Amino acid sequence: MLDTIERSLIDSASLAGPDIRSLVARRRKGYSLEAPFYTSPEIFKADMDLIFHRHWIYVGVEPDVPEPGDAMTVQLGEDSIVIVRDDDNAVRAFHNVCRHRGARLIHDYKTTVGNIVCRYHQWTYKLDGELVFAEHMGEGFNLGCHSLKPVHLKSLAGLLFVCLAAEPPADFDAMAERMSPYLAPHRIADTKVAHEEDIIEPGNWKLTMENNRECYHCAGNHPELTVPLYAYGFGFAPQELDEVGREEVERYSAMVESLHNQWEAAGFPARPVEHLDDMITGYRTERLPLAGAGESHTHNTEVACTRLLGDIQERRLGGLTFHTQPNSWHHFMSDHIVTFSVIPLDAERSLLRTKWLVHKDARQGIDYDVDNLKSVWNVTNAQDSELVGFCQAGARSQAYEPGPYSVHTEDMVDRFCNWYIGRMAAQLGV
Ligand code: 3BY
Ligand code: FES
Ligand code: FE
Repeated sequence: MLDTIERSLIDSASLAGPDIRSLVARRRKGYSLEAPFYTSPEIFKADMDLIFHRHWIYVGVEPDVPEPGDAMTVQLGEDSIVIVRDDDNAVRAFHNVCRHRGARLIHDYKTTVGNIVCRYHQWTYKLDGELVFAEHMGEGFNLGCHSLKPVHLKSLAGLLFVCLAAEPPADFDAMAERMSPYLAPHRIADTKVAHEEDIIEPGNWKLTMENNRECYHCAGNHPELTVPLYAYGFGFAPQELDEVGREEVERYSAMVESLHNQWEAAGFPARPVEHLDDMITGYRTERLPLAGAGESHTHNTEVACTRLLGDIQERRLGGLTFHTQPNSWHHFMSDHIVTFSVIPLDAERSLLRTKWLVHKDARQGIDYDVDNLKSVWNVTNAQDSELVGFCQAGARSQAYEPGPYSVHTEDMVDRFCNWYIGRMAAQLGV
């Protein structure tokens, strides 16, 4: 039996929350994280402060706000951000907080405005954030000192990233320079959001990310996604292959090599670039062939949209995957783009926001059918969400302990955790 003093010591230790520094310092590489990283409200708060408020966070695409006056709001922890296209066609981001008494300005996810007008006392801001109207404020009042507070925003070939830090990580530009040629041919600026869907996954955001970074689980869980994807693109254990398997891998590798040459010669960069855990703004890309007809992430592996993106003529461009730390992944095909953003909600729930983009002139019902377009990833997301919930439930159990990642198929999961632990350590001075 514990005496009262011991009991109260234990209680005060658990009230103080986990010792984040020690947990960060003792993380064992090659293993999943210790349970508090997935369950603790204190670590969730640290994740919001040190990761989501200090790094470049992927939040949407330029076609979310196609015309001047179009606005979209994004919630990152306690901070609401409004992204708006101004009258000069520039996309800007502001804190969604009135400079009078702080009222939330825009309440809808997406809307269109002439100016940004606060409903409380009608302070009115232009789309560039400048305060242009505030009545009854007296003679000495200076409109110019009360513009909306800007939020750092960058567009990477049409993918929008925001950063709430006073000084955002400078290496975004290096990523943008390397990545732009890969993304440019798909011309995001000339697409429209044909469909978007939010799901709330029953797990910590890191479980959602870890799950995305491997396809070890695909064969057993994604009957629809495994139709267009080649299993060998996501790792395998060479010593577990028989002769037939070895021949298949050789054929697959030769095909990838020859397609990489062909695609690059045609102006579609394809070879892998990998900076998942050696940059503050970590990322990875590669264009890989698709199975079957080889055209797209659809049930029949053919294009979902017959109006191809940009000036693309070739349907068989495979799938270009782009991953960013901490919160996004994207698949670019010849006919459409699927883009995913993960936003933590609390320690055990995460918002997964998925958007399907097609050429802006493509006609629903003629060039594409939304049900067909969204089908593979919609069912795949539902399957992944369930798997994330399985791990969240496990992390809550007293029996949970960090388990080993496969060295053949879970390397990118380990690199995600390396990146996360590295960034936490840097900022906690561990
Ligand atoms: O979306 C991804 O990047 C990976 C590829 C296949 C499985 N996984 C969801
Ligand atoms: Fe916005 Fe008063 S709080 S006008
Ligand atoms: Fe999956």
